[in-house]
Amino acid sequence: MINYEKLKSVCDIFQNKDDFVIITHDNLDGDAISSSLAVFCILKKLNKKCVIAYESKIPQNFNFLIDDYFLKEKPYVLFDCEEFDIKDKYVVSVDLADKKLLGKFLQNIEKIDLCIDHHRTNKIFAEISSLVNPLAASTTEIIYEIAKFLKLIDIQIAEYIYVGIITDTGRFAYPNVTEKTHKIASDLIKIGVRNDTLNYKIFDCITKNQIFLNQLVLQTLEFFLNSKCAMIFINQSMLSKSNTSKEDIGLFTQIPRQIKGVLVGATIKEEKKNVYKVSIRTKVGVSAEDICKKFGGGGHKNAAGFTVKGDLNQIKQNLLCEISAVL
Ligand SMILES: [Mn+2]
Repeated sequence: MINYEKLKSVCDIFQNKDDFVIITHDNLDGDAISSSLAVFCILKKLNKKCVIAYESKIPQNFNFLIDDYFLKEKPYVLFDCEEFDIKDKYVVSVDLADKKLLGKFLQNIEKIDLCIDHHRTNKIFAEISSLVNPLAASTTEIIYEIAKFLKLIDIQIAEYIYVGIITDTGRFAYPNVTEKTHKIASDLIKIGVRNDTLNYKIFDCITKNQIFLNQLVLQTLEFFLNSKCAMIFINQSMLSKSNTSKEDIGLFTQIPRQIKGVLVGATIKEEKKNVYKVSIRTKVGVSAEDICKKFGGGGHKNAAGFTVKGDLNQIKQNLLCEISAVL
């Protein structure tokens, strides 16, 4: 349950402050993008000055969320500390559990004023005004409460809320889904959200280049620990060969876990020489979060990640050691 007093205080902030900047974690996912866009729309409806600061491009399967009309509103800047001054603005973070998950510019940000999030591991909330509900399947579920309280939900905000839900729940398939999630979804459908169109655009519309990337990536598939762990690897040369970018990878991180008998799926992505981003996906009963915490990362029970520097083989060995400890 969301705390009514806290919900009201966040709504008061939206109504009484001005000149907002909305930030979220880097490696944008559906919940981060749609949470920030939904908050942007709410603030615009309250006639507030606001902008979203992203530090990387929106993955192409989410580009449709910024429609022609919306573009005129200039919802976001690609954050560059030299061109965009965040000082003096009211900073709202969404779907952000830890400052470390911000991109390289925003990591140095001095203050976050308000935090709206659903990660159990949230490290920001203690210091500032916050609305953190670990029982919410997505951050947009919390934003739904805000929009409803302010009586501002329209079809556009409803679509963003729905997108956050379907992406963070794997289309209502993960254990984070609650009765409440379905109730919110039901309300959104009543408002006019097209679940078929949104699901098609986000999940069932893969480009030829992405499929080519998938072919290259699947050749790296390896099994460990009696085939309870499957691992795939993506490097920069695969991205250039298939003419894709790191934003195209997200779709494939589910694959290792989907294999029958596999309890832990790992995707290792080369960011640059000797820097790797690791995504861990687990089946029920195994905590992805516990594995990633050992490497300074975080996330959810069944989906988490971390960044690590060093030699690839050594990283794999260390990772397998931690995975075997939780199996
Ligand atoms: Mn989320």
